[in-house]
Amino acid sequence: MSYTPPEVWTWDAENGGTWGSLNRPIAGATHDKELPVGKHPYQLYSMGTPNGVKVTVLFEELLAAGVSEAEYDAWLIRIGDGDQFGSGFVEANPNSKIPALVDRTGSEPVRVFESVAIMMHLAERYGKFLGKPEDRPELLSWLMWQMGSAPFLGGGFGHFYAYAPEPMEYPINRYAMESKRQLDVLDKHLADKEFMLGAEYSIADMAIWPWYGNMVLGRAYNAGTFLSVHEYKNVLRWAKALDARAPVARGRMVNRTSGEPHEQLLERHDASDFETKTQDKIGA
Ligand SMILES: N[C@@H](CCC(=O)N[C@@H](CS)C(=O)NCC(=O)O)C(=O)O
Repeated sequence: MSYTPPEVWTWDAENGGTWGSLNRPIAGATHDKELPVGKHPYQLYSMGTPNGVKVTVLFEELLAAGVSEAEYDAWLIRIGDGDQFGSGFVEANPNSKIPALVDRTGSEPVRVFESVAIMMHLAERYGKFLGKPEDRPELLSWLMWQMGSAPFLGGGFGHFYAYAPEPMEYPINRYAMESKRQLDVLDKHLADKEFMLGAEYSIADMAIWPWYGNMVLGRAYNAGTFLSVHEYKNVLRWAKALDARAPVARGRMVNRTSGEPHEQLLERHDASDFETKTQDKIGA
C-alpha cells in the first residue's frame, strides 16, 4: 500500500474506519439542539468512555466521601450519533468532545471542559482527593502526564489497532511501542507505591485508571494479549484495587452504552438510579 500526499490536503472523502463518517476538519455546531437541564447543581454531558468515566468516578467518590453538594445529573451524549456537534453542547464545549460540565452552583451557569479541568474544578472546590499540600507538584505532573499521554493510547494505538479500515504495520508498531513504554512508566512508578501519590488516593489515580487500568484489566480494544499487559504487575495490582472500589464501579456504569446491560446506566439523575434504571431493568 502506498500513498503520495497531494500538495494541499482537501476534505473530499470520508477517511473510512469506525469514526470515518463523524470526523470533520472544521469546528462548530452542525445542528440546533439545546441541552437538557436537570435538578442538581452539576449538569454533566458525557458518555462512558475513559475520558467520561474519569469525571463520573470523581462525582461518585465525592458523594461517597459525604460531599452531598456534589449531586449531579449525567446526560448521555452519543458521540457515534454526532450529539457533540449540537449547538447546546458546542456552547458547553467548543471542542465538541465529551465530557462537558455546566456548573450551576452560582448565579450564572459556568462551563468547564477537558476532563481533568473538570476534575480539578470539583476536587479543589471540596478540598478532596488532592493529596497533601506538598504533593501538589507531583499531582499536577501526573494529571498533565495523563492528558498528554492517553491520546497515544486511545487516538494512536486504539485507533490503528481497533478502528482503522485495515491493519497497518507502521502505526500499530509505533503506538504499541509507545503504549507499552507508558505502561512501564506507570509500572516502575507504582513498584513501591500504593497509589500515584504514595499512600493517598487522589484524582491522579481516577484520571489514569480509566485508560491504563482498564487496559491492563483487558477491557480496552481487546488488546490485552497483544500488548502482554500481564507484564505490568504493579499497574495490575493498582488497577484491581481501584476496580474493587464501589464508587469506581458506579462511575464506570454512568453513561455507558456497551457491555453487560446491568453495567449500563445510560443517564444518572439520582443515587437510586444504580439500583433501578440500569439497562437490564429498563432496556428495551
Ligand atoms: N482531552 C479531552 C479528550 C476528550 C475526548 O477525546 N473525548 C472523546 C471521547 S473519549 C470524544 O468526545 N470524541 C468525539 C469526537 O471526537 O467527535 C478530555 O480529556 O476531555
